[in-house]
Amino acid sequence: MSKVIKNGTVVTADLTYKADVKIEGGKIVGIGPNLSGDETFDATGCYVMPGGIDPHTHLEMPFMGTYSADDFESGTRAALAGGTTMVVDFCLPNPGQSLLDAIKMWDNKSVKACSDYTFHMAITWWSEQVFNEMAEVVDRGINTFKHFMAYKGSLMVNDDEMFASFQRCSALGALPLVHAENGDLVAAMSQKLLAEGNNGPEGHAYSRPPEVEGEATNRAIMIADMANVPLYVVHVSCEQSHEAIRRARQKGMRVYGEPLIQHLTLDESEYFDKDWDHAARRVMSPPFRSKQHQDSLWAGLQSGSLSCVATDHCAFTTEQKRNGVGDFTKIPNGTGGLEDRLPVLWTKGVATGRLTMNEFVAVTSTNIAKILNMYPKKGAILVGSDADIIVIDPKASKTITAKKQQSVIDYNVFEGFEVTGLPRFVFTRGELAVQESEIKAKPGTGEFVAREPNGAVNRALSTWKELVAPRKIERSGIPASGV
Ligand code: DUC
Ligand code: ZN
Ligand code: ZN
Ligand code: ZN
Repeated sequence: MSKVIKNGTVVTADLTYKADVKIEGGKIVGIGPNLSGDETFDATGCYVMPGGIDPHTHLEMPFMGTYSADDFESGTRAALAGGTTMVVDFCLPNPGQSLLDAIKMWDNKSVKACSDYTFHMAITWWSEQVFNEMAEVVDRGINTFKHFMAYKGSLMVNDDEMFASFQRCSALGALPLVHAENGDLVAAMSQKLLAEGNNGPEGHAYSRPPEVEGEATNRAIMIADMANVPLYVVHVSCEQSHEAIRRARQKGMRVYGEPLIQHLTLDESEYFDKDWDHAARRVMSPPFRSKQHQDSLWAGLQSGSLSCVATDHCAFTTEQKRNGVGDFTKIPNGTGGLEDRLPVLWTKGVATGRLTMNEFVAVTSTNIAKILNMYPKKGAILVGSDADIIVIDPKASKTITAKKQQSVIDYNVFEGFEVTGLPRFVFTRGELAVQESEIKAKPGTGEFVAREPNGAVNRALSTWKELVAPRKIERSGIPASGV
């Protein structure tokens, strides 16, 4: 059975042109004028684009004494409803747990996925066992390793551990990721705020100013340089962190920055002069920032110094958030966004003229597929690519409301946003997953996407050549010690 998407305008990361797109056996088999097939889907007035890829989600993740509320079923349903046809979730071993056991846990959780998915592996502790298992993780098709520089006392890794892991990544052709916040400073600031009686959700924002993020981003970049490995910085929320990335890229380093749709469109006023629940629902790390930081992130997407837009979807119910009444450090960190990332970015980016449609495709799909080494299977409208395709109607509109969302939580941080550019059709590997707002995808149809190591992008960034092969200096006349 073949399908043809007819009369639309194909929009990729580099081209915009009129063409029909033919799908068969889960793949794109033809692109051109006047194609025919067994089933036809009308894309008149619409844009035909690669499905969104969210490079950063936390589905059913054990975290801060609870589990994130959306699992692989509700999470991928939400993704598809908003035009995201693939998610990249973090496999998170407990400190001390085998990485391979953690993969088993994530394999079990993900059997009910409605869309394709892949994993990053988090390095939450360090040992010879972890060093050895990293090779097996890469053999399992996971070539990205995440490091938490914050969450002191639980997930945080120290600089020596991070350096060792980055070097291992370099040897394996893997890409390290960092959550860049200085965990020691965050812990110290949190204790001070609590001691002064500042225990409300706004304390969360005060405890993690842009400086802690800028410091950690700079540090991670320098450590990656010493380890001869590229670096991916997740949830870049501020100018200090963006500036470090810009500077590194200007020097020729492969450093990728990922802002979130939340940081691009919501600001720190959400924490102040609002009721406790409103503020706590928006507690995430890093916190929302001021408008100047938002402008910096938009500029980064425009100029290419920031590479992609994610959600860090890590949703908690109001009840879960209330665990932190009286102590903001106990509010589970995280917000949702899987269903909203594309429409909100379209509305605030493309419809305002800040981003071109091609840039939109690049930062929501193609750049991510390239950086994570799954292009052109994913992230492309090319013959032979997976038929993960969205047909976006620029005239369709809605008001975002929790009442109609797929996520299981009881609120939405974008509540009341008027958005345009909604999917008319969403296809995952050629199957119709969404038609208008009706979701047809079934749990269990999503597949794991294995990713190869990528030696080519992991070489020779560093000027610290002698660190890799130190020169031994032969000297005569060495003075006797202690004389
Ligand atoms: N930040 C969050 O807000 N939630 C999950 C993990 C993270 O780093
Ligand atoms: Zn993080
Ligand atoms: Zn409110
Ligand atoms: Zn995250």
